[in-house]
Amino acid sequence: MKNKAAVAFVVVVAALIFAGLWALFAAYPMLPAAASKEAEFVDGAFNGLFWIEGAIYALVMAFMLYCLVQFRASSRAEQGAKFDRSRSRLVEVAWIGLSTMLTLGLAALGSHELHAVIGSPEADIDVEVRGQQFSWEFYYPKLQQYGDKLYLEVGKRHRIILTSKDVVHSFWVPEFRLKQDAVPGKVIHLLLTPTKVGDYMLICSELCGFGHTDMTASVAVVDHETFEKNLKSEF
Ligand SMILES: [Cu+2]
Repeated sequence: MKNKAAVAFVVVVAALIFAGLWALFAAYPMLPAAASKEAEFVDGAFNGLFWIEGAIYALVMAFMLYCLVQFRASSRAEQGAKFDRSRSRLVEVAWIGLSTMLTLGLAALGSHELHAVIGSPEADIDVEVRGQQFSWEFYYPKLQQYGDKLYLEVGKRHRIILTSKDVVHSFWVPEFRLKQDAVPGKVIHLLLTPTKVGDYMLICSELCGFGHTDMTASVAVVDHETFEKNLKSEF
């Protein structure tokens, strides 16, 4: 195969593999529905990274297929003969150079996205969330109320004030995409803006003991009236 034909083969096969991946992940999405403002940034970064990797994967696979066909040995005596002298370092230099640029570019994009997610420390509602083996406790300092579940008001920015009574736990609601460890002796803030009314589940995502898998709690994202009503009539 001449060079042009080789390039055409690799490009066409890579495009087919990429289209196959696209169809597969469009039919079977990996992520649950996004339900927070922060999720848009996380999903943007996740999808961007995933498709860059998908394109690299498709190119590498296509090139490997080309090599399997083009450089196959017809007899044992011929094995390895075609690899004896590599004439060009261009591919190696390009591979290292592009990988370095890609890695640095992704690191820059990641820090930009992280900054966008964290943003300013301002919040509308404070919620103290305390983890302990094997349950969660919710307290609203402004209302001086405990909640039997984690009530959040849709569209409002919440400061989740995370603490732990005993061991390391981790606050995770998959639909919000954010995950934060609760560490004994530390007060950690997590800023969160839910965007969809609904019921979700808070999951502890740090192996914290024998009852770890039961360490879940209900999360209700509600409108303003329901938020006030629920917390006032709770006790
Ligand atoms: Cu746990």
